[in-house]
Amino acid sequence: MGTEFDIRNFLKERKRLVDDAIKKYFSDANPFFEVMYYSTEGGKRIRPILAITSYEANRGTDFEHILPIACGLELIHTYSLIHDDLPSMDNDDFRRGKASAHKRFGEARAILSGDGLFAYAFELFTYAKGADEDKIAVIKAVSEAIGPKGVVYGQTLDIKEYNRPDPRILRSIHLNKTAKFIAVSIQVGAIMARASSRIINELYKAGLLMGMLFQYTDDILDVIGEKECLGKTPGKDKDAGKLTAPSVYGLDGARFRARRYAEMAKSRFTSFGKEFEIFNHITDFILKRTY
Ligand code: GRG
Repeated sequence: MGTEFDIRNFLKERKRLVDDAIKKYFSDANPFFEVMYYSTEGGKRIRPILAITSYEANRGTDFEHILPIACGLELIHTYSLIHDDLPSMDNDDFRRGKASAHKRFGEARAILSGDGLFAYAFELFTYAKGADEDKIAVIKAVSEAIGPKGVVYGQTLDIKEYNRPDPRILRSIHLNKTAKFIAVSIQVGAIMARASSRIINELYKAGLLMGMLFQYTDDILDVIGEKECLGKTPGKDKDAGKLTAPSVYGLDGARFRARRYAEMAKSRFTSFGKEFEIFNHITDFILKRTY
């Protein structure tokens, strides 16, 4: 893989694969699918792409082992965005370039569509080809990463008000709200490709660094990003008095630390060998992203 590797094209092709699969999972005549599908459209698909890419880097050959799981991760992520946008949480009317779910369908149906996506995600996990023990390992890892020891905990910390910039709490918010979900997305690809437990664990650690970077760039974009490009409302964190990387370290400090997380992540991915070089390209994409 040379220096001219076209990461944007790679991500675009992978996104199409995920978009098509998700569409297929919503093709039934279930009347509620429209509400759920609405919110899934328009995302970057980073988590499913990471899962698929990790599966391939670990020499997995049959996408049917990973694609349903990758799509399930995207449904869980979409669910978290719907609930995050609710008036009782971040109260955002605009998401993925259009009205957020509660704005479009009302609060009750938005909440229910989140509930539906969450449950449907685990149904999709069972559609994957492969050994039941691997799928149970995936369900265990994902539940741990997103539940009260992961995303739910991070979100609980995130919605609290803080009267001083506390770097320790900030780290915990980033780690739990975002990094664990990114890390487990990489991890499930390795599980389904039947990688060794050492690789599965080490990839998770590398994924945490990429996940920290991801939330740093999210926080930075909230300050410097453009609404049209982001597809969501910038400036929300400052307005809500949130603990973010720029509010704790300043914009330059946040950028410096983002670069450091990117370097640390890449040095770990490099240690896995040539097949994992793609993760260095994805890391650089995240560092430089504008959306
Ligand atoms: C059980 C998963 C779960 C959630 C319940 C509501 C909630 C608790 C958590 C919200 C967590 C949250 C919104 C974290 C922010 C993570 C983040 C960086 C979102 C933006 O992700 P992108 O940039 O968005 O990948 P797109 O739209 O491209 O998919």
